[in-house]
Amino acid sequence: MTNEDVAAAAAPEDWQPTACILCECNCGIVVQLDGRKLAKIRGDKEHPASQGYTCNKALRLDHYQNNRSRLTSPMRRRPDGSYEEIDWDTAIAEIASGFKHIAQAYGGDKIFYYGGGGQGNHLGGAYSGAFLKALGSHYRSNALAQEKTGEAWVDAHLYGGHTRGEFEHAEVSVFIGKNPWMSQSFPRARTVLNDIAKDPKRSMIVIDPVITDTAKMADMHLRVRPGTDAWVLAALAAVVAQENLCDDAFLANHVTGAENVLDVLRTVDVGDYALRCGVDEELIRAAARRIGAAESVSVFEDLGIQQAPNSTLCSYLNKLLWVLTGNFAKRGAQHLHSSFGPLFRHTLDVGRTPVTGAPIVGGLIPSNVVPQEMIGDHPDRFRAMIVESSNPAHSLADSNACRDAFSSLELMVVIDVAMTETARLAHYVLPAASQYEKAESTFFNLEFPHNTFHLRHRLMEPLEGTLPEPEIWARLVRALGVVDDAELEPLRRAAAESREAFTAAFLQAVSSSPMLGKVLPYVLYETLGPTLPEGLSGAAALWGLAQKAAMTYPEAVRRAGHADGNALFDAIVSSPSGITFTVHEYEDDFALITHADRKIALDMPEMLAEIRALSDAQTHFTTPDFPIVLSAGERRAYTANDIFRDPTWRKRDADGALRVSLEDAEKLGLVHGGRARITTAAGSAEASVEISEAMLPGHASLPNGFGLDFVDSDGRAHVPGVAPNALTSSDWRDPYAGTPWHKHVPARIEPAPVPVTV
Ligand SMILES: Nc1nc2c(c(=O)[nH]1)N[C@H]1C(S)=C(S)[C@@H](COP(=O)(O)OP(=O)(O)OC[C@H]3O[C@@H](n4cnc5c(=O)[nH]c(N)nc54)[C@H](O)[C@@H]3O)O[C@H]1N2
Ligand SMILES: Nc1nc2c(c(=O)[nH]1)N[C@H]1C(S)=C(S)[C@@H](COP(=O)(O)OP(=O)(O)OC[C@H]3O[C@@H](n4cnc5c(=O)[nH]c(N)nc54)[C@H](O)[C@@H]3O)O[C@H]1N2
Ligand code: SF4
Ligand SMILES: [Mo]
Repeated sequence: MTNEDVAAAAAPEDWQPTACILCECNCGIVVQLDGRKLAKIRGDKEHPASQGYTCNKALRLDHYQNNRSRLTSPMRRRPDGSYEEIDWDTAIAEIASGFKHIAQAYGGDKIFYYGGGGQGNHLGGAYSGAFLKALGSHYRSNALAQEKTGEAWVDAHLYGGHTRGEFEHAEVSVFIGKNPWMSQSFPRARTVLNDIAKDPKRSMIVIDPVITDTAKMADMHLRVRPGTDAWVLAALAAVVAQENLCDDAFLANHVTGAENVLDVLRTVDVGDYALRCGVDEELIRAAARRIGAAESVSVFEDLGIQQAPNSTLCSYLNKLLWVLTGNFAKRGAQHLHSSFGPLFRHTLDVGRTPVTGAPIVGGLIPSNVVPQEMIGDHPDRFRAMIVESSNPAHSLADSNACRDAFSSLELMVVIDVAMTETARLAHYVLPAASQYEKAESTFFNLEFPHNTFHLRHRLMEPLEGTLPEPEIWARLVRALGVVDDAELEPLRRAAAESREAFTAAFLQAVSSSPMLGKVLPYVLYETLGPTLPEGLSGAAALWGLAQKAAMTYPEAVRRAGHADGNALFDAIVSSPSGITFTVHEYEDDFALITHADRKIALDMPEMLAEIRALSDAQTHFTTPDFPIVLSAGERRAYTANDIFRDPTWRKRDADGALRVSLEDAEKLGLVHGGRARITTAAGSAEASVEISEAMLPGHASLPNGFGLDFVDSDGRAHVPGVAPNALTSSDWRDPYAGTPWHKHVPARIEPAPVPVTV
């Protein structure tokens, strides 16, 4: 029998629905357990977005659930740096009083919060706000400030929300610094890519220096020189402007400020820009014409531009392409989707960080300035930090600087399932239940016209010694002693009565008590939580978000079959494979623009100045000392951020080879399967070598998610591959959003001796 047959023969009740937690798609899966082991895994056909689809990685999830790095007790650091197990009551009491002390001594705003969720888990982070607000802490950040803040700043100006392409129906799909065959990021990615490739009427345009698996499928591959996307994108937009490929009616009816933009684009010398970015001028013109002529165009920009020079400008230029050609608010084009729990605040209000004065876009501190906001003697520096579900000592630029900065904090607490590189710098480490041991969900709900939300039920009880984050945060709030439990009694009674009674009691309580208004998720967890089905108390906070979604998108929520916020919440709680929460009509896109006139405001003076400045701007950042551009952190078939610590989850590329071009290998004397030393301004590391025809001369690439340590069952320590941020510098970043240039690190590569194993 094949695996499929075994799956089909099993009783349906043996298969429990949940989701894959390895990328933002969160494909629905069904799992058969063998004890606490995820014994069999396949796609969940009932899941409204993924419809049974998974990629190769989901089948390996047991390596996350059952791995030797799992924490099973709260840990406290001893003065000598070692850790001792302590009980939960002691941990909660000491941590709460520690943060109270920091807030009293320096002010609550000196407590910094990093993380709040990874690729599969945002529910814990939704509760963190109660504890933080009660302390007066408001500075926060997470991985989005390593990638999406430049784009978010541009989005805030243009239309005030996040856009997504509808690739499933697009006539032309454009991928800019994005390799969806490997990195996925939209529903059923490989199926959709195959469909596009097979259909002669549809086209795929890829802008990437590497011949990726996606680029191999493309009709046009614009093989840009690393770091020069601003020129290729400006040239594409210029061809649209100069050859009159714009949608004039769309611009007249739905866009303001287009004339200023077109004036600037008309001055661009397309031939000159083509030379600077290394892409043939005729190919650029052909791609622009294909975009201009298509019924519908969808565009996905990702890390290849978001983590490279001119990243914010590239985000703006990408959006010009589809706005000028009117690819918005129609089938197969770009959309402003609904959000269940917004990942960003799309506001023009950019704050400044307390020490370095760096821009705070979307409420998130740029990851690259985090260490500098902690060290030195600035009176406003961060004194304490809480990290939840993130490994910043490994995932932020310049791991050494991060380690030094985190070590200087007066109090650091990490909430994680594993003893990570970051946890090992903390004063206290709190062990979380895994994502298959508690209710979980994400707010990666980014689709249009049908948008989905999935509350996953737990597959098993929490591992002994661990707690789900909603319970951890509730205990911490309780220990602060800021809420009088008597105030919660009326809410508890109402919750036991009916949703309607609860709604009324909730509104009454939060309007009469400012403290309850501050700690809303806590209030919901303590009052509504206990009335939810077994194992789902952590879903209580979703009640508030369901009410908000129903108020923000009343028609779309009703079209999806939910009469009001309470009905939506009940549907979420009782649908273990997920639900569709909004069904939009294409016209709705215009209503989702936040500007009063419901028009796209295209004129961004700062960005137009940047486009003008391109004719004299720097295209190369390499030096004679560091002549190669290293992309540090490529997504491959067997990478999944820092989610798996057990290296045996990988079926190939076990030590994350450095990919180099044939030309560079020959020039540098590197051999396939041999070793190389990579040196950058920040550090040095050794990797095994893969000589690859996919790489351009002068460009090398290392995967992400490597360099995590792991002790196997024989007690042997392994650190496979290179920790990419041993090689990156934190001052290497975008001037507007502070996003890192991980994909563009000048490096020197030399042959290294193969280590002798004993
Ligand atoms: N397998 C796997 N999938 C994942 C993840 C994972 O860890 N593993 N992580 C998830 C996460 S968190 C994210 S954010 C996404 C990221 O998804 P992607 O952005 O697709 O991932 P990357 O491989 O980091 O970078 C994309 C491409 O940028 C190209 N690139 C490098 N330099 C340049 C340049 O100068 N210009 C251009 N145009 N391209 C360049 C690289 O060749 C690469 O093909 O993936 C998600 N999916
Ligand atoms: N050089 C370089 N650096 C990069 C990138 C790159 O391309 N190059 N990519 C960047 C990008 S796009 C991203 S998204 C970041 C990702 O980097 P991080 O923000 O550090 O996120 P993850 O790698 O997803 O780490 C997730 C952590 O959550 C823990 N975890 C898993 N499940 C649970 C749970 O249920 N509860 C709790 N509390 N913890 C849990 C895991 O053990 C792990 O430590 O890396 C960034 N860093
Ligand atoms: S596409 Fe993402 S969520 Fe889906 S199975 Fe693959 S890694 Fe998991
Ligand atoms: Mo990411």
